[in-house]
Amino acid sequence: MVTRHEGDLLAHDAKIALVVSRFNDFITRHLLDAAVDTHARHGGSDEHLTIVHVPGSFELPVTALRLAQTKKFDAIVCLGCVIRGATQHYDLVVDAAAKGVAQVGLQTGVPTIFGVITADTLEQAIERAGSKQGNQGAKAMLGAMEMANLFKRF
Ligand code: INI
Repeated sequence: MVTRHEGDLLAHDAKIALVVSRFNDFITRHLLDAAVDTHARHGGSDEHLTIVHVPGSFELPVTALRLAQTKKFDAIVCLGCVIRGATQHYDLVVDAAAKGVAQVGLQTGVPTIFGVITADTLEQAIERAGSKQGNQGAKAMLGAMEMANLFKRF
């Protein structure tokens, strides 16, 4: 018989931290709103959420690491938006954020979700923050709930 583990998409009582970048705030605030809304619509209560604001996506990993080290959270969601057209050092910021967030998960064992929009244009970013392509914040929260629930099973 096969042993199968799967996390459901209910909020349950998982403690989830959200780290959100202020850079491109006009986009990231929609990611944050959607993440909080998704949590509530999946049965979560606000007291299980902690929201931390950071200057930019570059600061997401170190902040997620600090939160993970407290051992108070079942999952961490990192939200940001990097737009190629708007920055010379797009690749540096994206690389640091993506590798850093992955490293936090691997180092601490706390599921750490990469909810950062990486877009070539402002239009693309808008599409991923609540229009044509859905909302990256909502997707990230679903990932956090699934992983938190999965890790409770083994
Ligand atoms: N931070 C972002 O989150 N998105 C960006 O598009 C961006 N640009 O364009 O540079 C950005 N830069 C700031 C960076 O994340 C740091 O906050 C800053 O370099 C200080 O460490």
